[in-house]
Amino acid sequence: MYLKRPEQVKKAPHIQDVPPGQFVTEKFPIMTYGSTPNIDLANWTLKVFGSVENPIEFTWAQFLDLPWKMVEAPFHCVTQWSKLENTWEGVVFSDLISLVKPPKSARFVIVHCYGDYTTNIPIEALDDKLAILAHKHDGTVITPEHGWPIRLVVPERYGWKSAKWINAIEFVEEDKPGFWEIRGYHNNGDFWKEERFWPELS
Ligand SMILES: Nc1nc2c(c(=O)[nH]1)N[C@H]1C(S)=C(S)[C@@H](COP(=O)(O)O)O[C@H]1N2
Ligand SMILES: [Mo]
Repeated sequence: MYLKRPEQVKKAPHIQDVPPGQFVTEKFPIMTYGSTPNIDLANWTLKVFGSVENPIEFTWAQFLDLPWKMVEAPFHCVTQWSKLENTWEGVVFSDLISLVKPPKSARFVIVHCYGDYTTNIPIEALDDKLAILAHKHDGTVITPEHGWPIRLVVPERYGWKSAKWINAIEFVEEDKPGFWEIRGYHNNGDFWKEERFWPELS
């Protein structure tokens, strides 16, 4: 399938800095709760809804028509591995925000996936020109296990917020904890502050 070249590359700051309690790996392990969903591009859609002026539902062809960019950013999993060097290609979340126009009151995003995984993210962590809806990792199309065709990558949070196989993005005014956030993972997940688990568990 024809894919555009990225028109812009943006690098995360401090790529070589290792957050507290993490160790560096060259590998990219697979961390999935449950199994890899079977997805067919012919009926794939990405719905953007909730508190936005312009709700949209993209088909795969429409999604490929959006501005295509590249981001370089580390990936930090709460189970303590960090893969520092990664390139991600796809649609930068800030560009999606400009399209759908959430009001100022929409401060959180709930991401929905094939297979019912969800995660909640404050909009600041998505509107940083680094968070990306990625179709390629390190130059090749993402494998099914890593989230094909589209996964979210949120470079400013632990990896569980980087939802794989996403199919809907919901803008909300009130925060709503997602799959792991109701099962003991920290609601915010900032790795510089080691926000790994619920404060009462650590
Ligand atoms: N849909 C979905 N997304 C998910 C997960 C999952 O189980 N289901 N696991 C999360 C966790 S805990 C991590 S660390 C990253 C890992 O991504 P990877 O498997 O590509 O390394 O995906 C996140 N996204
Ligand atoms: Mo994880």
